[in-house]
Amino acid sequence: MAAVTHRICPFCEACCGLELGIADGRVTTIRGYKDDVNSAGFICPKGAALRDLHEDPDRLRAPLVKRGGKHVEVTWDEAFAEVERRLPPILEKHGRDAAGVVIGNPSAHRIGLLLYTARFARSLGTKNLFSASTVDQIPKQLAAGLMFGTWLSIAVPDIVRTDLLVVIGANPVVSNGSMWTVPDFRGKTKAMQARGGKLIVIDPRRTETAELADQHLFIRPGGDVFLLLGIVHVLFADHLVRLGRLAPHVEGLAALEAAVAEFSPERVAARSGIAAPAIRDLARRLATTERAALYGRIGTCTQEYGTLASWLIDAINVLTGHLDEPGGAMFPKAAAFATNTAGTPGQGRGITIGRRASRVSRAPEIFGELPISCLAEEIATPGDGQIKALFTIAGNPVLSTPNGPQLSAVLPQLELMVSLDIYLNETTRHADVILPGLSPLETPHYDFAFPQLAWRNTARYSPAVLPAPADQPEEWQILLRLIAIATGKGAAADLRRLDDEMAADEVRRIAGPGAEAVLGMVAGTVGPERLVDLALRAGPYGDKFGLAPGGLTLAKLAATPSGIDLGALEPRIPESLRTRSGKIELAPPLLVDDLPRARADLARAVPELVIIGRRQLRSNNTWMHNLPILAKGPFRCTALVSSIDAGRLGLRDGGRARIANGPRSIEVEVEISDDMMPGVVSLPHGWGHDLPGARLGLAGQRPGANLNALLDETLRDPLSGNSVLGGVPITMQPL
Ligand SMILES: Nc1nc2c(c(=O)[nH]1)N[C@H]1C(S)=C(S)[C@@H](COP(=O)(O)OP(=O)(O)OC[C@H]3O[C@@H](n4cnc5c(=O)[nH]c(N)nc54)[C@H](O)[C@@H]3O)O[C@H]1N2
Ligand SMILES: Nc1nc2c(c(=O)[nH]1)N[C@H]1C(S)=C(S)[C@@H](COP(=O)(O)OP(=O)(O)OC[C@H]3O[C@@H](n4cnc5c(=O)[nH]c(N)nc54)[C@H](O)[C@@H]3O)O[C@H]1N2
Ligand code: SF4
Ligand SMILES: [Mo]
Repeated sequence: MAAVTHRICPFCEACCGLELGIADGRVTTIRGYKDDVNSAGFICPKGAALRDLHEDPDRLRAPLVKRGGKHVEVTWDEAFAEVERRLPPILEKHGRDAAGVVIGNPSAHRIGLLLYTARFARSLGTKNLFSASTVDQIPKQLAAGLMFGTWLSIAVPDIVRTDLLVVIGANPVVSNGSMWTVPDFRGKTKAMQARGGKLIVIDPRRTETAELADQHLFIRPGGDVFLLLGIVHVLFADHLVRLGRLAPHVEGLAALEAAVAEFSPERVAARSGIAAPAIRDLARRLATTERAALYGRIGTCTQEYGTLASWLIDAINVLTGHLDEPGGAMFPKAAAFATNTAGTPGQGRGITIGRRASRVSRAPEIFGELPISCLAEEIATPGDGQIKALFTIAGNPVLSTPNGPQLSAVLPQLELMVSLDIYLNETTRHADVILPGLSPLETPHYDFAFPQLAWRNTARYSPAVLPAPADQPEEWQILLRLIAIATGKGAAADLRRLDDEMAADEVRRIAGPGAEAVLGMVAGTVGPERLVDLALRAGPYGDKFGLAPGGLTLAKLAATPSGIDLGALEPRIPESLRTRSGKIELAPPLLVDDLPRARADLARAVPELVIIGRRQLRSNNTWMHNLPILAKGPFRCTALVSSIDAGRLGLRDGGRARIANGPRSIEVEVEISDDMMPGVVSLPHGWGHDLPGARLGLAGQRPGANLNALLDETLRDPLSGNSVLGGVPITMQPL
């Protein structure tokens, strides 16, 4: 008989609750869990691929060590011994900065990695930390941090109550939302439309989300900052600004008005690709609709003006009276780990950036990291602080970062490379040691970040669904062992004791004299679960270790597989603010001072042809092309080209073409589509599985082309260090 059990899906930010049938230790069925308080039964094709991942013969179940150029299976003790033999001498000889750490996207979806990777990085004591954040959302985090005071004070559309949702540079029908946990975006949009609400999409491609929309506007890639400046200009010029309840909490209104004075719709229209009357109309609709929200994502982040665009999106929500209002853009209140529920309500220390700079390009530090596009040069350039030992943790930067081939070429120069990864793929093929974590079905889960970004306040916990193989450690245990090695305690250290000590240190820092009593109350748990219990109990809905009886604890969550509903989003300003001023900073000097760069750019000639990226329902960044349920069907790594461009360039539907960007070029399959804005080509990222040495049987059969082999690693948003991944000029010719 099949048993029924539940797990939060670990693949994307929607964090859907899944219902799994289990028989004889195998998953027999996967469907959406209809009682789940976050997702109410929604599931996408990737969720159903959890079984394929679990059963994928290419998924590593034992550590690999490279011997004589070949990866061979070894025991866990042998693998850690290899690291212990090779890492300490490197750190001793070259200093702590000789170690580098790359943290990839799945880290955000694995509680063990989330809670222990930062501890591991601290134990190394290196400033060479890199993550996918700098090819992703860091501009949005920087803008929000400057305006609201923490790195995760992100306002999300209150979609269940809004009457107008404007989506710019995001495709949530496919991505299922990002920096916005919103399972079943389509269903929620249809419900909004049924009550008379409207969806407007602004995107260089008529996307799946645009198909659903009441209005779609093509925008020139990279033109967002100009459109948004035009909108802010109109709001001031036409006296449409209404701060409402937020008025006493806003700083910098006059500075913002002065800063946008010169950006009239007429001046910005050509550069944004949107005509002045349409810009005015958008501004007016946002200002005059009672409940409206403007939401931007990848398209607005991965460009030269990512931080400015992210800032202006939130500024528009403030100026139109929609920030922190029901039906507008609101701040979730998560049950655990949120910095905007910690400390003194309404005031804080704000955020700090640029505390140091990268060694070679002098790119400023951001959120404790350096831009991942600097990784290759930090490995290849000799001198003090050169990276000699690299740890990649659930990341595949050879495919996921611009100029990946260059990175791939310099990885062999490392004296040691260790990968925490479950595949031998394009990046980990360079590793000396690969340490594979368990399948998600074998690990418990609590989402650290996404409840802080969710459409509704909920708390959920998933225990492991299947037993782990007897000798395979969990990822937090792997990281603990690496911490023991990095701190000189040695691979043979007592991990239980190390974990106890680390937890105790942290509790003492927060709870002071009450620490021992608090630790006693969580004595039954270890590892990530102890840290989750601590965070839940100390959090805004927690039992405060007995002071608030009936409040949340891990035990309470564990007893409720559907999760606990904590209610609709509620206004949180000023309580959620953590800026130094205790106000919303509408015109942070760092951002205002960057506007001249945009002004100078108004005159720049529009390139004939540019390339942008695309996400697809049956694909997830670089690593899910090996799963049968997702890989079947038509070949998806096609370059979408408008018929106007195809005609001009002599391209044929289904034919092959060469795309070039200076010296870099790739070969692609062409798909002619009038969903594309003329002058813009769209190619998905995450492909290019034809590199030797990887063990991805299925993905290798239809490798696709690597968009990042075309992109330039030196192009960054100077404020956030985020890579420019779209709007890049290219040439294209038939083959
Ligand atoms: N051109 C272009 N490039 C982009 C983007 C784009 O839009 N355009 N998007 C960017 C964005 S938003 C992101 S987030 C990045 C993502 O890029 P990365 O951060 O590199 O993440 P993935 O490509 O998802 O690679 C995930 C890696 O984690 C491994 N993995 C999977 N599950 C586990 C696990 O449970 N444990 C461990 N230890 N490893 C695991 C996989 O085998 C793989 O090696 O790509 C970025 N790159
Ligand atoms: N199925 C699936 N889901 C995913 C992922 C996946 O790979 N597959 N990846 C996950 C990850 S890591 C992330 S970060 C999220 C991202 O979530 P989204 O941001 O929703 O992702 P995209 O689908 O890349 O949407 C970006 C949109 O921006 C448009 N665009 C490109 N350049 C510009 C521009 O200059 N201006 C404007 N206005 N638009 C532009 C593109 O055409 C595209 O439609 O998705 C997550 N969910
Ligand atoms: S939308 Fe799909 S991949 Fe994302 S959490 Fe839900 S089921 Fe998983
Ligand atoms: Mo991402």
